[in-house]
Amino acid sequence: MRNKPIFKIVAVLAVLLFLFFIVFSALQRKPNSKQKSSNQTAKKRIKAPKFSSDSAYAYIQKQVDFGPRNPNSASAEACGNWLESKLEGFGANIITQEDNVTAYDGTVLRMKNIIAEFQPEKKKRIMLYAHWDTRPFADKDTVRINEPIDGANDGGSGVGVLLEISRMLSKNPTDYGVDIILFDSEDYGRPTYASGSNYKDWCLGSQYWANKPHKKNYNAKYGILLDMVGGENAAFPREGTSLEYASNVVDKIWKSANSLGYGGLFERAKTNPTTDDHLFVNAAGIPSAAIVEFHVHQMGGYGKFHHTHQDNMENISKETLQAVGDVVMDVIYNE
Ligand code: AHN
Ligand code: ZN
Repeated sequence: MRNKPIFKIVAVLAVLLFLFFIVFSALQRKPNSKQKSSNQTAKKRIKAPKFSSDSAYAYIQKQVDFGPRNPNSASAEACGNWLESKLEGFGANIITQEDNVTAYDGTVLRMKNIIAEFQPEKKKRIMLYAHWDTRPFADKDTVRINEPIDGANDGGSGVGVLLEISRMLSKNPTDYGVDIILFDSEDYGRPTYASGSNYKDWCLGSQYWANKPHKKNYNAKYGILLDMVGGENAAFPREGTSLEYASNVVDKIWKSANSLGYGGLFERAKTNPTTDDHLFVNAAGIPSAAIVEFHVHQMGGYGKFHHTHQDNMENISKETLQAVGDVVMDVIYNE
């Protein structure tokens, strides 16, 4: 009987001690988990390997030295073979799609899409693409309008940047597998002076790929199109088709550009939706954003060089190439 109150006190103390222990350990855990989650939100971005604009420039020069790469030309065939062997030399697995496609005017074009897979064993993938063909005429020029253009920027620049990225991928693996796709026959669209233009006149190589990807059930988390990414005094506003299909991809790229100090070049302004290879890749289900030179306050929008003979090496800027290269590298190495 006299032991009972003491027993009660001991029991209460034991319960209190137990509760105190639980609260104490919970308090101890809390700061830890808080620390972890704040680390996750402010995850430190890794520094991508150094992109060389000198190297990208040399790859553009090399393409231009073949001569205009308009479909069915001997220089296109030679350049296509060089691109293939170059990418193979970087250790990529190469797949080509070669077929005939018919242009707006009935011309049959011998088309070759070149696909370079880096780390093909990885399931999670990113797709980077550009067109490698050049326009068969200079319909926006005042002279030699029926002659093919150099296409240093329109054709050469996207490929030049992607070759330099490929050189980096050969030495520094990314977490995601990367597919570099060089589309053919993008730029055989109806001349501006002719009537009856149709968006399907353009991008014959990417339309072919969209109907028949290089692999069954191919998928990628997202894609980035590089078109006219080497011009002097370029501007890269947020492109309308990209915003329609893949605003999160646009955000990712433009955020990276801002943090790298390229917010002046990668403008916040928006363009109307435009037709380019990414339209067909988006329609095929891979959310894609285009980095493409466009001047929102200029007639026509594309640079003054566009589809003229001024689209030559003189208009190529290493500064622009460096900015685009740095941004795309930052994006893919942080995925
Ligand atoms: C149109 O002119 C409709 N699309 C242009 C896409 C393009 C041509 N990109 C490079 N060259
Ligand atoms: Zn073009």
